[in-house]
Amino acid sequence: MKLVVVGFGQCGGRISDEFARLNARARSIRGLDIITGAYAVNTDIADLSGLHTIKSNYQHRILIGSRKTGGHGVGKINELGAEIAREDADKVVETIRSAKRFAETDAFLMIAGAAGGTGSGAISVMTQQIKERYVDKPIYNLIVLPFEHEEATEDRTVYNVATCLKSSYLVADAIFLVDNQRYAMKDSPISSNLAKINALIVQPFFNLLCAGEEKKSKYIGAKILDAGDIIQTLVGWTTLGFGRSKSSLLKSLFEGGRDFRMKASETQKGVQALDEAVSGLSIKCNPLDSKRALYLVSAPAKEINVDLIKELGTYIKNMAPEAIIRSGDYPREKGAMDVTIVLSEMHDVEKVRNFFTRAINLIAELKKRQEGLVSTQRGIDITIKDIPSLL
Ligand SMILES: Nc1nc2c(ncn2[C@@H]2O[C@H](COP(=O)(O)OP(=O)(O)OP(=O)(O)O)[C@@H](O)[C@H]2O)c(=O)[nH]1
Ligand SMILES: [Mg+2]
Repeated sequence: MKLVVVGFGQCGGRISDEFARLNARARSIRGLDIITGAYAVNTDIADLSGLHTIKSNYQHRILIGSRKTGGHGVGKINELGAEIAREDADKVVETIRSAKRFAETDAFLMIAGAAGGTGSGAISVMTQQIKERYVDKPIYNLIVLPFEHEEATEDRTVYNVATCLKSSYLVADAIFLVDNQRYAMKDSPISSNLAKINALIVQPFFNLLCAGEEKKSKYIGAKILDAGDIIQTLVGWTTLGFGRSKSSLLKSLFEGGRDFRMKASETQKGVQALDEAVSGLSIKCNPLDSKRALYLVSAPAKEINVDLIKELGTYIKNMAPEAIIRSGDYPREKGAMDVTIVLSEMHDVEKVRNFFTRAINLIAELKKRQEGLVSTQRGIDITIKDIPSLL
């Protein structure tokens, strides 16, 4: 599957940059292309300059709203981010369309941090604009939720997240939810290292996108997972995860023979990788709430067997009994067994619901405060008329 990836704001731009690196990796180690174009769109010149892999010309690092912001961002005001995106939408759409390999694209992936201003405001507006022009290509959003400490210090954070999520949900075909806090907890030394978090966010996409693009017959699985399967799986609120177990251990244990113990051990490794993928999903959720799921096993060809695929299928069926499950195998990896999992069409995600509830309370609170302000103003206005003026 081939994507056009567009990142908005600092967070979106950096993750888009990570996708550009992912494509470079797919090219160099597999001879495949999985990204037909990687772009960063921002109101902030400095953020655009800080990227590494996205081409540094103005057709790939797109500055918007410079008249309004002077190239310095929108300072967390996501309404302003949305307004600027509406005004400069044509510039972005035209730039993407004129890309050389645009015609090969299967879908769009738009990325932003929900708590900021530029990305949070622009992502839904741009999704809507692109959707109107390309009715036949799905448009996905990948939205990054803030660390807990960001929610505690700023009311604006909750408001931005809620408005961004709602607006994206109205227009995107599916939304990958990525909770920064989950990555901070996964491995504490990386908690402050956004670059490492970004690499982890993008990791599950590698095999997922490569599997259907594979051209060499020895790397084509018994059951190919292609763009069609992925598109059929992605609807509404979505999460994804990746797990790996090293298989070098297997080889050394059973050197020379492929006896029954090795086969059992392969199944066990697969389950272990799937366990890791599920516990590391990009947002905390209840798999029971998902209506669609997908898993992909990637390992050396001789380690993929029918029992393994069946065992993993049963595991996911028990976990998400209401889901339509799609699957595939990809005989590519060396020395490892990888499992990628996607859960989609989730009808409830606690964290998202909480953001909506808190934003509603916050708006009510602000309204009260404003009314209070209005009535005191009225109060002064009433008494002021009795004071003599010097003018
Ligand atoms: N995972 C990840 N999160 C990031 C990154 N950069 C920023 N964030 C998160 O994104 C949110 C802030 O959004 P930004 O992208 O910085 O804001 P922006 O869209 O540039 O908007 P303005 O700066 O207000 O114009 C916060 O919740 C950050 O924790 C990043 O590189 N990776
Ligand atoms: Mg910024």
